[in-house]
Amino acid sequence: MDKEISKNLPREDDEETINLISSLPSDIDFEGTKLFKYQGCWYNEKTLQAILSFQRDFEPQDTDIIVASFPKSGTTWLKALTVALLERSKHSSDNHPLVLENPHSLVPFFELRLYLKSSKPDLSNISSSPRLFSTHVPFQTLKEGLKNSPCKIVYVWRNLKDVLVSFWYFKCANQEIEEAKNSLESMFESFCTGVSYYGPFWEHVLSYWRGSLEYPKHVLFLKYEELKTEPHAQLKKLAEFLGCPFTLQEEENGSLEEILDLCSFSNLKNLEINKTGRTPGGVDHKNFFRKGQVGDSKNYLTPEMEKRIDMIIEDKFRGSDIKF
Ligand code: PAP
Repeated sequence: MDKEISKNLPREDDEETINLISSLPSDIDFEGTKLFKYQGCWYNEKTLQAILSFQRDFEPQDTDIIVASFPKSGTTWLKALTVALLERSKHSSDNHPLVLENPHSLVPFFELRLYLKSSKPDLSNISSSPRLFSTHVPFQTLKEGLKNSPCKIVYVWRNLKDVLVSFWYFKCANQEIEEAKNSLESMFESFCTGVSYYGPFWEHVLSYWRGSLEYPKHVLFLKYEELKTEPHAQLKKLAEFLGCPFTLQEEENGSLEEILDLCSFSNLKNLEINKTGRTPGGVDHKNFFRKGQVGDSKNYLTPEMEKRIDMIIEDKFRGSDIKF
């Protein structure tokens, strides 16, 4: 996620967009930001303008690959794994794209980067085939922008409690004001009601879960915690889904281990580009790499908070085979 979302950028949007936004249900989030509900999820005005532009303007190519997620669910890691998979055996270790660039620069967000400043960005300089893009919008909104193109979508989801704490930390790190540090409780409340940036979380995850059942060749549904516990199996699944499975020889030569090592939390975190670089929106790359652990939320949420989240999850995910 990029801090550009909070910048007040001048942008010319047509009357249709302005009218549409003003006709949507709106609410105020825990920070006092006005959010609008569009196709089931909540966005601030700038993000929504960019989403509408993306849906209208984007011209997909059949080979495009989209990395999708709810914020703080493992996006950076999945971007890195996807790049490493597709670029395997093309680079030496010191000129690998992941050594030279942050994963978010290599796989740009539609609504937080490309369509943020312009309703018709020039994408002609994105030449690599396949082109890689990313998004935090839910499946129905992405699908509209992809206009029935047979693109591949890889979605990663993560335990809501860890997402909440990761999101809160990211906010604290990116906010000048001290108040962020006191905001965990109010952020928790907004996650629970669903009126949160890109929320409700459950609608988001369920949208891609349904998408993966309906279009199994086009939507892959991955879980952060499984990437952690069985990285080899998940990486092979990703490679097969993207149409570039590992050969037996690659498996024997340690190609999987090489990719997993390159994209490991500690390796990415310690690369110079990620220690010192910044996104164009002013986010320090280092803020995308905090702890990278499963269950760290235990150290921040009270038993009451955990219980409330457990109840929400039980309620919202009933009838799906999604297991937390
Ligand atoms: P984004 O939505 O802003 O792009 P995203 O990458 O989805 O963020 O999530 C960041 C989380 O992924 C952080 O989790 P934490 O706060 O619980 O630590 C970050 O540490 C974690 N992360 C980043 N890179 C990796 C990686 N290579 N392996 C495992 N976890 C990672």
